[in-house]
Amino acid sequence: MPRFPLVPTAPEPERAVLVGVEWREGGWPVERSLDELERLVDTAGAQTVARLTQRLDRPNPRTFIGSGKVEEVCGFVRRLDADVVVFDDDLTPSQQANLERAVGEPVKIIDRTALILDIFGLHARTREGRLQVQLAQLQYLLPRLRGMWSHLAKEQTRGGIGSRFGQGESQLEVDRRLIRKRISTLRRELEGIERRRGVQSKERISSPAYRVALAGYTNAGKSTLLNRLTGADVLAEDKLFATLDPTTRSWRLPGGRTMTITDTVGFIQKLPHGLVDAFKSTLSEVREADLILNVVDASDEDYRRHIRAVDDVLEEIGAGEVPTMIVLNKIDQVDEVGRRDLWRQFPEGVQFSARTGEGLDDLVEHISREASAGDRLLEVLVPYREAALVKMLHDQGSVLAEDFEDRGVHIVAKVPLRIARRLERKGYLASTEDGSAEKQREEDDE
Ligand SMILES: Nc1nc2c(ncn2[C@@H]2O[C@H](COP(=O)(O)OP(=O)(O)OP(=O)(O)O)[C@@H](O)[C@H]2O)c(=O)[nH]1
Ligand SMILES: [Mg+2]
Repeated sequence: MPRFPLVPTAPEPERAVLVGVEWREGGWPVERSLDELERLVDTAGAQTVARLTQRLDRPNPRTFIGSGKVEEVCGFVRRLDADVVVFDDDLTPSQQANLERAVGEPVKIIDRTALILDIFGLHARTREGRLQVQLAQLQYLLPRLRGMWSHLAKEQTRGGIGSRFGQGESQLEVDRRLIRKRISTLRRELEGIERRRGVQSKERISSPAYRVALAGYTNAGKSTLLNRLTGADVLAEDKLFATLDPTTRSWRLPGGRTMTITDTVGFIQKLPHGLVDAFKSTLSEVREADLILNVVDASDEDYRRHIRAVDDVLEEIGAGEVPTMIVLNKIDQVDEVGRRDLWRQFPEGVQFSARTGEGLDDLVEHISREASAGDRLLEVLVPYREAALVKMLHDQGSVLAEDFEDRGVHIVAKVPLRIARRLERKGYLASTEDGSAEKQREEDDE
């Protein structure tokens, strides 16, 4: 297994020098991005001892930053006795190799992606989570294998006795081949897990509850909200990427309607594409939801950037079309002026605190309204043998009247469209007094 840096097994935390670039176009202000990188470093168990920045139009192809800046980094590393240099942007494998050479052994050079992969490795709990992280780590490692065994490769090309057996494949190639093999094994295992889940979700379709997914920037308070709403006990802490594995809970709203709510991995700016790819089955919880709550830490001065970053990731995972509601958390940390400002910017955005419970009723009300927005008013006569269907009407709709007659249960209810369609397919629709069932049917057919 590859050893990823920064695993906090050493008694002394590793000492990290951070390097950020202020791009002349776009992106976050470098200091804000480095603040976040510093939190990531801290989460990985290391300690930041210096931060360096440079303004650039584009990265230097050889060393990412300019040669003068590389010198400066070397100086800081020596003076501060640093163990690792962390770049806030992705390095190509050759930039990383060149920088490693310039700074010299045994100082490690890593980038934001490696750091995030490392944290994911520390926090993955379930088998699926661990496999997904391993897959992303190996894919990251594959093009960076170079150097490790290059001395052996060189000896082989020199030829002579002792270097001829096992020829045709250097140790490097052996390693690459093994890693590729492991990658395809991991993919197969993950596909297996996904297939099994697919079967489960097909079974679930017989009782299609409305699905809410909590998405949002890491540390926004998603897990705290899930715990607060459903009494779950998901780990919630002041750390980045505390949650990796999705948790789904069934949730009964005050009106009686039951839905499911899923807490899942948080997002971040510059989220590694490899991770997004490896986590696609976890993220399907978000993609397949009926409603996404974009949970925002409204007390963070960067919350607008967070919202944008989350939108970008939602697009990337194919969830761009799912109805999304911005919900503003940690309002207990926002003063009156700040709250008014939030109202102005997000007249539709609910303000609440998952910690104190303030504004939570309002949040539930908003979700409930959204969930019943497509409801149909129906009158049905369901045979007694369809007890499960009657239960579903109670769980997922609002039953307005119910009579037990000879031929079955006569119900007037507001139900989600997909359940209305199902009742119709089964031929259980009775006409409502105002004829709305007929009208609805015509509308649906259009
Ligand atoms: N003041 C305040 N703190 C909150 C509130 N909600 C959550 N927190 C704190 O914010 C931190 C992060 O909360 P989590 O629920 O773990 O956040 P998350 O979005 O699940 O984060 P990840 O799983 O790491 O992506 C914890 O220390 C929570 O106690 C809130 O309404 N007010
Ligand atoms: Mg969480």
